[in-house]
Amino acid sequence: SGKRLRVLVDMDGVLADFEGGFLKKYRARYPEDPYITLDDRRGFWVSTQYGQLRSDLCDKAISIWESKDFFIELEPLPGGVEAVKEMAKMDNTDVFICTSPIQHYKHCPYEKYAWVEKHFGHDFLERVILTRDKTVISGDLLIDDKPDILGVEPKPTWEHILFTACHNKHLSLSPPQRRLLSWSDDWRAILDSKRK
Ligand code: DGP
Repeated sequence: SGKRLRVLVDMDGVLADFEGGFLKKYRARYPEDPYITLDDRRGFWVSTQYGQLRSDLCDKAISIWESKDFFIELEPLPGGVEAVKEMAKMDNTDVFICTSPIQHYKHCPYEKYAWVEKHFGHDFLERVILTRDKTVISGDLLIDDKPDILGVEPKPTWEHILFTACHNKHLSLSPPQRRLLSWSDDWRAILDSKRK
């Protein structure tokens, strides 16, 4: 029918390679310290797993993403920018990039806008939503690598599609939760399944 589909797409871990960018800069800054390979990552919070490895590594991990140029220098994940640009051109489809900035606000919010401008162009800045609570944002779909997306709204309007990442790939989902394995996976079919 004539109803428009609204798709919310997360940024870190879905469009931007947060995990790869983190590990590269962590190893460069702390070459003598132990690290966790992407294959061994478990759990959404990087600082939690580093803190379990050795207690002082929690703050060292945090120092990486709180640094200037961390977010702007993240590499795009394969196919993500192309997929979202294509989505935005589809009939009856509204796309938003929905991302939670870290609380250390000196660089992150600015660099998130700059990253979108760099990879999508100036006009796409109209499509950026910065929020710490994604449950209050309405949409039909939220494509996000975080397994548990909680907030003040107990019944969000969106269906969460779990985007596969190094930290969530071993999780078994409780049905009917769905995954998008990568941007090579059939994201068009997921969108079509929501068009009534
Ligand atoms: P989002 O992907 O939109 O849910 O945003 C979550 C942000 O938190 C993203 O920038 C990744 C970042 N992040 C990952 N691990 C940690 C952590 O251990 N502590 C904090 N403060 N942020 C983290």
